[in-house]
Amino acid sequence: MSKAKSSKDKRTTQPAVVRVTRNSSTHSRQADSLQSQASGTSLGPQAHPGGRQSDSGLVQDLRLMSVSELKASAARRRRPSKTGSSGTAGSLSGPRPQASPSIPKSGLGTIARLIKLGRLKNIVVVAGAGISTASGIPDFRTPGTGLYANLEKYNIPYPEAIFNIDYFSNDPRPFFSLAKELYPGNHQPNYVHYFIRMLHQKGLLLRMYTQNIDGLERMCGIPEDQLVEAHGSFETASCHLCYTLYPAEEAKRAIMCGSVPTCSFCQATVKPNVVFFGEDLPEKYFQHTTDFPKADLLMIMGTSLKIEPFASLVNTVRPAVPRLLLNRDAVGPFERKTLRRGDYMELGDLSESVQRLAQILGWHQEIEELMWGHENQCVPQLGSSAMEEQAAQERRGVEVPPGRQHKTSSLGTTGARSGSEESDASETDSMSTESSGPSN
Ligand code: CNA
Repeated sequence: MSKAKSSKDKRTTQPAVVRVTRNSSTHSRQADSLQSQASGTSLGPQAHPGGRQSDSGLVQDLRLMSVSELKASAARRRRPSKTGSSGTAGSLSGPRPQASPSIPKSGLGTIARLIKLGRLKNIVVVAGAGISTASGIPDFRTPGTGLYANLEKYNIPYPEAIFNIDYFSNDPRPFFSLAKELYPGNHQPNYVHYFIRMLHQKGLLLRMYTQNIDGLERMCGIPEDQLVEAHGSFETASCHLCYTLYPAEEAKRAIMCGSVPTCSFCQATVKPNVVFFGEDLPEKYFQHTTDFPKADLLMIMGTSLKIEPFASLVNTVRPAVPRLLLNRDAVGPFERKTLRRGDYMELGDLSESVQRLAQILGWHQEIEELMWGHENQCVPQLGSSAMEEQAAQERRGVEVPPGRQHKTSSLGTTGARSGSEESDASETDSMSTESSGPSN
């Protein structure tokens, strides 16, 4: 009891947090159907360390998430919106967006032209795990390679439990073994990260909203004030119960050695400040209420848009604002049969699409130089991704044995092209093979 009170007190001394929690929309939907089956009255974690969770425990976990999601969506509904969407924010005005025929529009050329004309100067980037797969970090959902597909060894009741705070409270080991892989330092930023950094360098980036926790955005030099790490990061750590801060480096050392860091105040487990399902999102996340209405282009990269409330952010730009989806598959509002006017998607490998866009813009070489400079300035990181290592070797003219080769873009992540080789907008529009239809 006194512990609970203390933790509350402690909590007020921590940086302000907001009452919007992270949710898996998939879970919420599952929970809706499971809720009616659940007969128990008490809510609470039912995780069984190292073992399978009982069905009723799972249902209760899902109910917890569902409640949080209901709160989040109620909060969203309180905000006036004329779009009729489930947007999280924005006093959006104007007519309902016009639906256009269901032709996936590849907009690389169009978007590049608008940027070159100086018409798009406040770009908001929304990103997810897909921007880091080229750095060697698996995403969640790509079949066979995603993190969720590799969770069997953790023996957890359902994949998302790895980010469930109640499950963590009972057994932090699965998350800690995942954390070992994701801790910054093990991987290097790739071309996509540097493209976003280039947006910043050109004065075009209003803000980047990332769901990633790998720290590669910071590492490639996107300044902190331009970055919203919506699902937290490993930069800081605190007690998962009383929120007392804990030195991040010490937490990392303990986790890397396979031990469990514990709070000096209440002895509960310390965790890096990665946002789990049901936990509050960082205060910075709420900059979206001013950023999104200001945006004149939204770029959505490498995300399945399945986690709320983040996913709904994409519905909060003004209706006439172009939205460009760069992803392997259509997600979120881009799954609809009819796309809204100004919606463009380039489906396929993200690094390749981004490189094509960079080439149309005439930025490719600059980005290559930026990567090159960064790589040579930095002391090589222990365990840097094999792909980056290969890139570095290729640059140095070292032949990489075929068995150790990693896929790079057909445009060549590493081969610096001269500006003159960079194609113009119209050429590249026709290079977009995965998206059919006019480039508009
Ligand atoms: P997700 O649900 O795994 O979706 C990733 C999306 O990216 C999918 O639609 C993929 O098809 C697409 N994708 C993956 N690789 C490529 C590629 N090379 N080219 C084009 N598209 C690609 O991940 P989300 O980010 O949407 O889900 C949010 C979760 C994932 C966040 O809470 C993160 O914390 C969590 N996560 C983060 C990391 C990381 O920090 N790198 C890794 C894995 C998961």
